[in-house]
Amino acid sequence: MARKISKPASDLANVHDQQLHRGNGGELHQFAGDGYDVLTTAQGGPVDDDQNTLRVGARGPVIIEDFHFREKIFHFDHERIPERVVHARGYGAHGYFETYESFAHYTKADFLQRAGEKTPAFVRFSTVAGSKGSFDLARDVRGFAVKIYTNEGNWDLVGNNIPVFFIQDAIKFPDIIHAVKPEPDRAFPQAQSAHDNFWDFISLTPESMHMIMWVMSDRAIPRSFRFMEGFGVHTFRLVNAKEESTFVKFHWKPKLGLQSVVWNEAVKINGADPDFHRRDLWQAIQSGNFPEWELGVQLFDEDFADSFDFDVLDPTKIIPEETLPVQPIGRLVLDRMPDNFFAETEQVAFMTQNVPPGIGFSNDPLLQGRNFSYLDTQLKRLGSTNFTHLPINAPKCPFHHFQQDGHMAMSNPSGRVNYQPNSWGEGPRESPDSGYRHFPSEEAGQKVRLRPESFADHYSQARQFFISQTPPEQRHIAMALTFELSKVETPAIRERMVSHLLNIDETLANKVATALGISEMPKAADAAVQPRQDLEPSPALSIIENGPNRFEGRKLGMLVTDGSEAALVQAVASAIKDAKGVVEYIAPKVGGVTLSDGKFLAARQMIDGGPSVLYDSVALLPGTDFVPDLLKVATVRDFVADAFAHCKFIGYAAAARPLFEKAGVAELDEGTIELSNSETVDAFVGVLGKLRVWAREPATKLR
Ligand code: HDE
Repeated sequence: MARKISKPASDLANVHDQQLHRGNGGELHQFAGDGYDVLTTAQGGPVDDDQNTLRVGARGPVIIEDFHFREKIFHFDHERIPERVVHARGYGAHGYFETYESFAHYTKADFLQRAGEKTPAFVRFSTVAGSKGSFDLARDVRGFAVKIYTNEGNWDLVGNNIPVFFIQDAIKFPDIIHAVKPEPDRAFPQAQSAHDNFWDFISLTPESMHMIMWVMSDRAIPRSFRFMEGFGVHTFRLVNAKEESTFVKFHWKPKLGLQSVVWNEAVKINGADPDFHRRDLWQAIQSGNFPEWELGVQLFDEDFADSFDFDVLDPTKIIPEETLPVQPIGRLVLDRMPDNFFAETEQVAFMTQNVPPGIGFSNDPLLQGRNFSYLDTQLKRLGSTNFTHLPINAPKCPFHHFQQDGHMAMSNPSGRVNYQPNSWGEGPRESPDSGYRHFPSEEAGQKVRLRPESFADHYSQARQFFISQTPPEQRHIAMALTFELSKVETPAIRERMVSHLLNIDETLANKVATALGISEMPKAADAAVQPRQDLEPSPALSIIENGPNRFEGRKLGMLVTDGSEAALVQAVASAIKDAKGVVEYIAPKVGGVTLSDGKFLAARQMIDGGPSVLYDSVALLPGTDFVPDLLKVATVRDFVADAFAHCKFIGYAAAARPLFEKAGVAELDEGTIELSNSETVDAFVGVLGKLRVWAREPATKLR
């Protein structure tokens, strides 16, 4: 199927003109004879006129005989498929997984046997709660779903950017999701957890408390998909050729380090660029800066599992990296965007039960429930059991089975044999040697609906997460809880949440209670396990502790006008380029500016379209004569005020000083750096790897 032209908008008037005067030709209305493919119906019939329906006379009724019109509208009417019930908004990319060394000691998975072997992969990142058209910077968990097309079938590691989950049993999944989605009577709020239903459910579900610490932390507002970790969450199993089993937890670590935005920034980014994360991934891959993650494993045996403080089957718990180090075993590189979003990113079907020989499951009740759900949901969404025939879902290794027919069957075997055993000497046969064998773990017991007691400690790791955060991160958790609970209209729910916080950290509980104006502190929630364990902090849990220390892959927004000093503009631009960052120019007019040396500089954004929230750092380099004009503009004021309030490093030319005053920035600090020559430019770009001046933050907040 060839598709070549999309008509430039400026042609539309002429096309309209031609609709009225069809047959007169005209330069801009181009036909197949001009070198374009012939437009056809879906049946392949050539189309003569795609501008006018078939009618009785120019002003008469449209007639049903117009099969081209009917087919076109019929198809359009059916373009939408149901969005995913969770993780509806997502964005994907192709790439590959590269194995570092043979991992044969632990697994027989063939793609992990040979150093340097590359296996094709597809990844889809997502938010959980919002609809397909919601904004990217919701405060939410991010999906991190990876499909690796191994030579023994697809392996789907359907993970999140947070290593724990809200619930311990899959039977509660519909409840938590109903609670977070828009409330059913009013159909709002969209893509937010800040409402009564969510916090009502959470405050009645103590097992959620560890996850709540994570989703109220900066993890839930990542700066980019490229700068976040991924986790398989559950304990899985590896099985080697000797049928020996090792437990494993999977981690994805971004090569460019971790980074998040601040909440006030997130709110504004959602207005300025609702596609912020999509655009970021698109731009990075299209410009050849391929994002990369290492796949790490935490490996352990039954003895470790028995001696560990928590149950390794409980998906609300982590194993701290300090207790069990993460060993890298390969890397994932994303280097190609899909050709078609719908065909690939929308139709990709991830399923936790897709595992090659050598990778298996534990008895985590959440994982077991997921193994049912992911197959089931594809039928609803993709409409046919043949969703595996879609190229994005089909294995890339040879496959042979006797499943047949059904809606839209596209790969249909020929011949007589469609069953086995058969005596025709044809068709595939099972293979006891190379086929998938479920690990024969010993299982015994009564059929019961029972949560194990080993799942009962809901607060110790929640506290461990909190005390592992740096002071700014702890502040953000308190602010996030305050914000979310301030949107809860029922005071009893707010208080019930504070009663849980008291079991996590008293200072945190007090801060949130004070900020919410709760005058009488509730008593701590009843805890099933007392006392709480006093766990050591785990520095691996902090984003700031694990920041990039470099500006690579980040973006500087440079405010320029006519007359900006050319040497300075160029010095900053080349220093950022050397740091492997990107510069985007923001100017009064998107057409660009003329610098002090008379040279033209194209701009990417006009001031109203390029607020500072879109950048990791900003440089204010206006031409002196232009400053009085800039001082009049509200968005310039916001540009500077926000960059300062969001603790960004700000480089500025002397001429820009009045902009700070206008933005209400009374005192400049070590994060605002005057740029005058190459030394000051180097000093500025040299500190950008720190990303934020957190020391500034307390002064910019209500206490
Ligand atoms: Fe999912 N989840 N989930 N989930 N999940 C889906 O499958 C489900 C859970 C995750 O980009 C659905 O194809 C249940 C944990 C991601 O296409 C559905 C439970 C984790 C994606 C489903 C969970 C995830 C999904 C909806 C509780 C992290 C997006 C559409 C037992 C480890 C995949 C679909 C993509 C999607 C069910 C909990 C990650 C309904 C029942 C825990 C990344 O099958």
